[in-house]
Amino acid sequence: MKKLSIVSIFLMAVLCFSSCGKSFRDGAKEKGFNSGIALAAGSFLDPNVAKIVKENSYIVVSENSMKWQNLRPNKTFWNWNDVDQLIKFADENGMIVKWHTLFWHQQNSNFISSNWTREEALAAMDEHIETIMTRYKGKIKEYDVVNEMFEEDGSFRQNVWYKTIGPDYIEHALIKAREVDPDAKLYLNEYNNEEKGNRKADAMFNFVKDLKDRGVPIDGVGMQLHLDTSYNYSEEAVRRNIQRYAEIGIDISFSEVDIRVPMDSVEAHQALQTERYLSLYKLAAENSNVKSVITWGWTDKGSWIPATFPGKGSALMYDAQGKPKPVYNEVKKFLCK
Ligand code: 9MR
Repeated sequence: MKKLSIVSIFLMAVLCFSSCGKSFRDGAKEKGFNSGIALAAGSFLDPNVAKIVKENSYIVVSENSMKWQNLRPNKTFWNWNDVDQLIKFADENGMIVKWHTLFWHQQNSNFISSNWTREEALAAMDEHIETIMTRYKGKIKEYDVVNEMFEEDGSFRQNVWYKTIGPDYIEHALIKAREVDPDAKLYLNEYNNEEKGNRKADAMFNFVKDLKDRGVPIDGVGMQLHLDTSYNYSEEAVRRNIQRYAEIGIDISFSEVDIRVPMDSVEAHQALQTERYLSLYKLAAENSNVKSVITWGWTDKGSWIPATFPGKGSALMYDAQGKPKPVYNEVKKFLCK
């Protein structure tokens, strides 16, 4: 009997220390932001995945189903099914849905043409915005209106919209989006734009400030944060960037977080990876204009990293078997405090 009670006290102590009685997503919510996950089409129909998503997310986004190539393989066929299912799943589980993305230079449909006149391209933009945002008015709460519009040197990326319309394609899209769904939060999303002092980050800030000054509707900036432990990271530079956006009334989403490590030395990079994950969740907790932290996937199994960065991986907080890694527990411990 005595032995049993010692064992049960020990077990209770372990449970108390390993779990604070709150879910990851509730811990984040109490710290003032939504945590979330980007999901592959239909992945949440698997009950094991659904359980993990419910534990971790108050915001979800589709990894690929909202992009032209998948949504609109030709001009007249719209493949709404994946998005509708995601919205249904989110509604049933108290999550909001973010749209990624209305305009981008990748994963476009074949019928988009660099030979369009400015008027033709503007009409195509308007049709895309009107069709999607009318259908999902009140259902999709946030949009990445344009994704990855800058080059590393801070110049505009010469994507098809830039080439056919000119640099004002971005404000045209923002104005149209606000007109169609005035309640949706409108974001511009980028990578390598998180540190103040970086050329792309500074160009983006100046651009967004100019939009605000001229009254162009914009609510937020997405910082993708696909980090790599082999590169420098300055928490202070990220903090200063977030704060300058707060000063001009712009929200921030950490929109596609993952932190890759070299696969031949995963253990050696674990402490640094944990430190950086913690840094991001702490920055989100500290700064009230950071509204969400979304990881780009949830397990290492589905991650885009190994195919794009050979030799790199282990970038997410769940392993390839769908088990939380020590880094997950560290972040959860922080969110539980
Ligand atoms: O994770 C996405 C991957 O499955 C696609 O093949 C890829 C196509 O380029 O897009 C990936 O998602 C990207 C996101 O839409 C924008 N930021 C970078 C992401 C990783 O490439």
